[in-house]
Amino acid sequence: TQTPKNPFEANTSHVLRGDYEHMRADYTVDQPYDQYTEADQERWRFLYNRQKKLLKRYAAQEYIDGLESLNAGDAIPRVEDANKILGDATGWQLVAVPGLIPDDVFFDHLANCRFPVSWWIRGDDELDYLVEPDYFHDFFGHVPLLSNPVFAEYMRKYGKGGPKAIEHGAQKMLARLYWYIVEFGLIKTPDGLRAFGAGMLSSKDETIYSIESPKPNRIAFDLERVLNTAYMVDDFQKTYFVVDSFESLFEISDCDFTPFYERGAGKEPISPEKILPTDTVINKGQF
Ligand code: HBI
Ligand code: FE
Repeated sequence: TQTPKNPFEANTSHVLRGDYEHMRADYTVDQPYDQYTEADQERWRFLYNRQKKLLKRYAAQEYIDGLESLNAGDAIPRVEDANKILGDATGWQLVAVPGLIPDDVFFDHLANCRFPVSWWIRGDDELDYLVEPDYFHDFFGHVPLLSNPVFAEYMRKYGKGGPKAIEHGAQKMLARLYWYIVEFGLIKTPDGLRAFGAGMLSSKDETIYSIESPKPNRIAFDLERVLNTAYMVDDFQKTYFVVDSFESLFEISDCDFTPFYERGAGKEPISPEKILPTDTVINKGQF
């Protein structure tokens, strides 16, 4: 089969897997439910049950509540079914896409309470790690918290901030905030740290590592610090940032990012394993 042409300079080095030939102008497609094989369904149940076992011990309660409400364990969820539940909870909707989409398109969907989900399921050789988000990462990782009004509103604000970041040539800075919070965020609870990031909750090993391992740094969330901190794409994070609550995350991020973009312009980012004297350190990693 011919490799799908990469419709945009994706911030990824690999060729995109999806079929970008037959999609709407906003990159959305109809979820081709009949294309899922029995093996895909089986793999969904395997991945779901494997992660489910870890949630009680490692996941934030708000995430667990959201996942429960989606009844997504027995079969690959239909987008329209999830949209009924999500619509009632926060007004958000899922839209199926072929895979990664351009930043500006992605931001616009978020700003309009639409979360783009890749529709295809990873293969047997990618059960523990895959380069590009698949439906399991997007749905199991991201969708549960979109049923939490405070977090959903944070995601809408993130999308609304997209154009200004692009205007300032700072989409890399905004991508870091997404990465360290939406993909790999930890939250403080009376019972200790819990994971809420999609990147860790959809990954067996990183869910455990992000909470149990003494290796990575864990630092209190600071907006400007995160906007300026580089991240690892193809390995466990060297630093996790910890928020006090979803409310505090929303309040801290509900400001004009322009001064941060201007101060950060052209500066080298902080390397992922570094600790700064100004950091509120929860634990120093072992590097
Ligand atoms: N596209 N489908 C999809 N899913 C993402 O999570 C995604 C994307 N495009 C860009 C992107 N994420 C990040 O660069 C955001 O920070 C914009
Ligand atoms: Fe993601």
